[in-house]
Amino acid sequence: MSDSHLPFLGAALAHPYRVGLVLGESQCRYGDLLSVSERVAHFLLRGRSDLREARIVLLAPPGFAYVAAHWGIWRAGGVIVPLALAHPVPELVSLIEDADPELVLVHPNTEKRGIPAAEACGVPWADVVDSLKGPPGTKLSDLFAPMPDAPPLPVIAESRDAHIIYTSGTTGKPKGAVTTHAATRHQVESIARAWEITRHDRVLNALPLHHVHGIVNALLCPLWQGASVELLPRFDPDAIWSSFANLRLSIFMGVPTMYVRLIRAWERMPHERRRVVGWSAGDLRLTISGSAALPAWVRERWEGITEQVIFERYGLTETGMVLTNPPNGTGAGGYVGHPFPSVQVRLRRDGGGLALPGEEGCIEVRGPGLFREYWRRPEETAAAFRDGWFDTGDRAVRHEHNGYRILGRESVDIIKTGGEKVSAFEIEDVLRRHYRVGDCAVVGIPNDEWGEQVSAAVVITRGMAFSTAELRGWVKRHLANYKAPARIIAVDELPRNSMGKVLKDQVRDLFLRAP
Ligand code: MLC
Ligand code: AMP
Repeated sequence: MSDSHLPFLGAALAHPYRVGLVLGESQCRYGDLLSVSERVAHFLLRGRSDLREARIVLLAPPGFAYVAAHWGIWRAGGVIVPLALAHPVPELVSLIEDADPELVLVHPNTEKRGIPAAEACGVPWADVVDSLKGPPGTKLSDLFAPMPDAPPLPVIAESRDAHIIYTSGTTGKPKGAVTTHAATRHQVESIARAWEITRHDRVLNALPLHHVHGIVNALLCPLWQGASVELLPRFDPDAIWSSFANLRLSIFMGVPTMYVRLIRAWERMPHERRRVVGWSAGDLRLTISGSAALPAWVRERWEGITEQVIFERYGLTETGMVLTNPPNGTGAGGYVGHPFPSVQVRLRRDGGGLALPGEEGCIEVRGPGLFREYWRRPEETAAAFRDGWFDTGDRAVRHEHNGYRILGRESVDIIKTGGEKVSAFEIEDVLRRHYRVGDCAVVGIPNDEWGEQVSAAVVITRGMAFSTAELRGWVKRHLANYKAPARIIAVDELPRNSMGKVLKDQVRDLFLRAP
C-alpha cells in the first residue's frame, strides 16, 4: 500500500480494529474501510497506475459505501466531486458537465436521477456498490480480505487536488471550489486542535455529504483523528434524540435549522422521554452550530432543554472553518469568536483600510486551508481575492474579548436557507423561463425555522392565472427543492431605480408588509 503516506489514513492504519463508522445496528472498523477503499481504488484505476486528478462524481447517501468510495477515489489519485441527493436531473446534468468527470458513481438510491444525468452528459457511470467489490470478478465473500497481489496504489503529492465542492455565488450557476490535499489537511488539523477532537470522540453526523460542514468537519476530521462517526442516512430529529439517549456520543454538529427541528420534536415528546433525552444531549462534550446565524432563542431554548450551551463557529466552502467560539461554552451569544489555528482574518473597511475594533467591515481570510481555485473559472478566482486575501462577502464587527460578530452579507442575491447557500439569480433564471412569468425578483426573507426563506415577486404575463404550486413545481423540476420559493407574490411591476436595476430592499419590504 504505497499510498499509506496519505495523512487521512494514519489513524486507520494505526488502529485497524477501532470502530470508524456506526451505521444503525452495524459498525465498521477502520481496517474494513482500508480494505474496501483499496478495492474501490483498483476498481477506478482499471489497471492504470494513477487517476491523475481525474474527477469522479459521487452521488450516494451517507453510509459505508459513501465513505469507502470517498477514500477509494483519493487513494486512486482522483478528485472527488460529491453532489447533492436533492438535485433533479437538469441540475445534475449542469454540474456533471461543469465538473467534466471520468465517471459518475451512483447508488441504488440515486440511480434514478444519476444515470440519466450521466448519460445525458455522455459520461460513463457505475454502481458504487459494485465498486466496493474491486476489480470485476471479485467474490462478495472476499470483500474485506486483503488484496495481496494487487499493484501498489499511487503516491499522491499533497499539492494535488482532493475535492471539488459546488457552492452558489453572486453570478448564475454554482461554482466548483477546488481544494488540495494539503489544504484539506490544514482544515482538519485546525478543527481538531481548536475543538480538541481525539480518538475518544464519537460524532453524530446527520448532515448532507456534499458540503464542507458534513464532509470535512463532521466526517473527515473525526476519522483523521481515529474517532467514531455515527452516520445517519438523512436528518431525522426523532432518530437524533434516540441516538443522544442510546449511544455514548460526544459531539453533535448541525445547522441552526436542525436545532429548531430538534427543539420542535422535543416539544412533541411525552414528558418522561423529554427528561431522558434532554439529559443525554446535555452529556455531549460539544454541541456545535454553523453554516448560518444561530438565533438567540434557539441557543437559549436548547440550553433550557439540555443544560448544554451550543457554541457557534463560522466558515465557508472556499475557506473551511474560519472563526470559532471556545469549545468550553464561554463564548458570548451572537458572536462567532476568534480565528481557528493557522487561519488569518481581517476586516476591510468600506472606504479602504482595515477596520478597528468596534468598526464594521467585510471579512477577508488567508491561510493554508483555503481552496485553490474555482474550477475552470480563472477570472472568478482572481476576483475572489484581494492581495492574497479571500473576500468572503460577509460583514462583521470585531470586539476585543468576544471576537467577531457576523452582521450579514454584502450581497442581497445570496440567500442562506436551512444552511444551504442559494443564488437569487439562478432561481430567477429558471422562473423567467416559465411561460407565465414576465419578470421576477428573488429575495431571502427572515424566517424562524429556515433562517431565510426563498421568496419570489413575479410579474405574471398579462391575462394569465397565477398558481404558487405550479411555479414551485417548475423550479423543483430544474433545481433542488430547497431552491423553490416558499413564498411567491404577484406584482404589477418590480420596483426599480432610474437605471432600471431592481431594488431588492423594496422587494423584501413587499414580503415583510404582506400578511
Ligand atoms: C428543505 N426544504 C427547504 C430546505 N430544505 N426549504 C428551505 N430551505 C431548505 N434548506 C423544504 C422542502 O422543499 C420541503 O418542502 C420541506 O422543506 C421539507 O423538506 P425536507 O426535505 O423534509 O427537509 P429536510 O430534509 O428536513 O431538510 C432540512 C435540513 C436540510 C435542515 C435537514 O436543509 C439540510 O440538511 N441543511 C444543511 C445544509 C448544510 O449542510 N449546509 C452546509 C453548507 S457548508 P416541500 O414543499 O418540497 O415538501 C457551509 C460552510 C459552513 O455553509 O460554515 O458550514
Ligand atoms: P457556503 O458557501 O455554503 O459554504 O456558505 C458560507 C456562508 O455561510 C458564509 O459566507 C456565511 O454567510 C454563512 N455562515 C456560515 N457560518 C455562519 C455563522 N455561524 N453565522 C452566520 N453566517 C454563517
